[in-house]
Amino acid sequence: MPFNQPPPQLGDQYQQDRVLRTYLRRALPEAVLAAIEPELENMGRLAGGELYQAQLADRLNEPRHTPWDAWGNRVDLIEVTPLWQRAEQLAAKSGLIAAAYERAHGRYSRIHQFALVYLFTPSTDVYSCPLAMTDGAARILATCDNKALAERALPRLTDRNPDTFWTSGQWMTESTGGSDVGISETVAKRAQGQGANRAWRLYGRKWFTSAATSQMALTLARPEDNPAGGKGLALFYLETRDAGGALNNITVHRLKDKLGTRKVPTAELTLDGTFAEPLAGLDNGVRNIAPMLNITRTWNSVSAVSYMRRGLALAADYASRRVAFGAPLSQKALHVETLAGLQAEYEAGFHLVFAVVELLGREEAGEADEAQLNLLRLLTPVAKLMTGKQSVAVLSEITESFGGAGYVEDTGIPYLLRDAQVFPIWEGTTNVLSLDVLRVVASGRVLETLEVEAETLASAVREPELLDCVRQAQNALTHAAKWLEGVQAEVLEAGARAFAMTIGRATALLLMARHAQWLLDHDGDRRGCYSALIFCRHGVDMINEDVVHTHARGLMEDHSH
Ligand code: MFK
Repeated sequence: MPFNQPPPQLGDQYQQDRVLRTYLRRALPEAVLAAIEPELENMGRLAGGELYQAQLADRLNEPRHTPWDAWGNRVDLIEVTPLWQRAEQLAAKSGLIAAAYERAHGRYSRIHQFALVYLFTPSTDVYSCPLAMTDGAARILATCDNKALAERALPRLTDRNPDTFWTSGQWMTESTGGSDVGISETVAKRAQGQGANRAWRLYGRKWFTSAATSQMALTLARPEDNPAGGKGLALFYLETRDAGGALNNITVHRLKDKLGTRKVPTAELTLDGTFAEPLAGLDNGVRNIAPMLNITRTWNSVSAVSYMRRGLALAADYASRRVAFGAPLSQKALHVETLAGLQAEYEAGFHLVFAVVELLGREEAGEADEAQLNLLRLLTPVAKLMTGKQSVAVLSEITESFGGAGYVEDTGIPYLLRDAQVFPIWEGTTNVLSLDVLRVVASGRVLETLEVEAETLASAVREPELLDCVRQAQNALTHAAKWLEGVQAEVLEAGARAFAMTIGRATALLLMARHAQWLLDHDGDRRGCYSALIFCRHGVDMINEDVVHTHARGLMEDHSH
């Protein structure tokens, strides 16, 4: 018999997730954990079992767009994959949106929701994408003054019944790009005598509409005669089909041929007189859609850490089965060193993201003070940009850790890396978010607030080797604050990414150290210390004063040589 390598196995994704389970024990009151644990156990079992098997079996399926029917009618039918159909049902039944709005556990409700999302996401082929936008739309509807629209759509977006559950799109990106939203070209014209939901008609082309199968969307358009720029845009609500099921003057041109997230039916479409209704006045569209972006960015961050966790679960299992040079890889020092480095990066991302989730839950429960609101505004883009980058680096190494098998499609490994590449791009690139971080910091005493929070986290730590991590994290924050003072504008912009990463890595390290101390105190478990120490060794302070921006300018000045 020739040799056949046993493939990696995935077990119960809740029971086997030490990081999630110890975090929940620390962060939640016992009664809340006891109440939500059966749901987490169920999702963990499904994610590592039935859903994972269904995902492997579904590998070659992709969504299909049928523009015309046999008789020449334009139908623009989009069929999603079998796993996506199942994921939609499961998402509704499991309350992946509802949990955040029912608020059964007060300020812990976002932890409840996102712990489920984190387990669900890597086994459902980025169905988290329409869910993220649905959550963002629900947040806007729940907080806007438009009672009629809120009453119509919010109960559907937060429904637990799959038959009546709606998802929402966020149709923002146009062919002018996804970053500089203020230059969007879609125009809005008043529609005469059309009644509710039909007061305006939109004309334009939307270029990256990932939830093309959703029942509604929030979108931006410029009311006629409004000025240029983001202030001249308005936020609109639209339903994609009328009561008879016909598309609302929307033509789907094609689905994108993307590097990853292949199961997501991302479409290019034209709005040609699409009926819509303004949600929050007739201007300040960018400001008004920003709350949605902050929610989708949080989903992006949770998804990024969930992908890292999935890669590590598979790689660690494989290392115990794969024997080479006389022993399983799990006993080889260099392999262990490599996986531990990835584990430490993932744990850092996990703690940073769930700190954002906690703050979001506090905000929505009306229990956040001004300092916590500032931290939420700062750490939302920081967590998104840091985990987006980490996920690509970690999943590239994970792919390599399987050797050639990691490069072969039907092992089910390569899609992780391809999908991960969307995390730094979707919902704001690393650079765009880094500039957002600079704006947040310039808007008030946000860094001082972070330094106070750092002090609080540091005060929870006693273990000597963790104290060194804490010192390095606090020094990095002090250095970042000092660097900002008096730095020339172009150097400030050039250094924005290093600055944002320093904020992210230092905050993550402090959160890790606090958790590690808790783990030591409660379980005598040193693994939290090890991950903090390894992460700290990778580097926290990313600001390099010696980098002179004129070198970059000089190097990139002329591309022809
Ligand atoms: C899963 C499958 C995926 C398929 C593939 C996907 C591929 C990619 C598809 C995409 O294109 S995703 C792209 C998503 N795009 C974004 O997330 C937007 C990225 N750009 C930004 O975030 C820019 O910073 C921004 C558009 C906001 C800049 O526009 P402006 O017009 O220069 O806005 P400005 O002046 O910075 O902010 C306008 C207002 O909004 C300000 O408030 P005021 O009017 O009161 O001064 C800001 O404070 C506020 N604001 C901006 N960002 C905010 C915010 N408020 C709260 N939170 C924020 N994050």
